[in-house]
Amino acid sequence: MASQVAPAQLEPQRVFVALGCNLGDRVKSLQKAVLAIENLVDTQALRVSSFYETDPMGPSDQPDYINAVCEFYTACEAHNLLDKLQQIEAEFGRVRTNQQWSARTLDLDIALYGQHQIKTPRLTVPHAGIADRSFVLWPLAELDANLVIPGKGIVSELAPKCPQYGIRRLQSTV
Ligand code: A4P
Ligand code: MG
Repeated sequence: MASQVAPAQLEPQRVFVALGCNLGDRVKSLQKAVLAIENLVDTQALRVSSFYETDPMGPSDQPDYINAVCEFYTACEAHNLLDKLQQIEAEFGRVRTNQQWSARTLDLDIALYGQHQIKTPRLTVPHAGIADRSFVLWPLAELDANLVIPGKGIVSELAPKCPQYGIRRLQSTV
């Protein structure tokens, strides 16, 4: 049964991280971010979706995004993983502003952490907006169309139903 808190055990979990970037050299940044995640201790069997160029959700006076999702196994506890991902965001020059959904050099969100449902002040998993974001669901579907998002449904059924921001798969990625 899905737990409501972060699991304490250190069994490797199948994790999906959503990556987004719309400032600087977007493709290069995402490529480097994938490498940074792969280089984290305890990250195993990393796979990455295609990269997608996507129209911005939120304020339209910002550049288009490059989005992707990567999958890996890790025994790192969910909040510790969030710490590590936020450290990578900071290394990529991420500046947090008061404006919601503003432009950013790198955004790393924990989309899924195994089949766990986590709700703490710092972390909501599955990511709260996952079912409304084509730029997360389409790359996820590429990695595993049959994936179940706890409390939401199956990726292949959710993807066509969510709001469709302009989304274009790129040829060259990693
Ligand atoms: N937090 C809670 N749950 C999580 C989680 N599952 N993963 C907390 C990561 N962080 C999580 O995050 C704010 C706080 O959320 C963190 O400190 C953490 O404790 P943030 O990354 O500063 O906020 P955000 O990214 O602006 O908000 P949010 O709700 O993650 O929004 P999104 O979905 O990332 O939207 N348009 C396109 N085309 N592509 C994009 O990638 N991204 C956004 C941001 C807007 N428009 C976009 C895109
Ligand atoms: Mg985010």
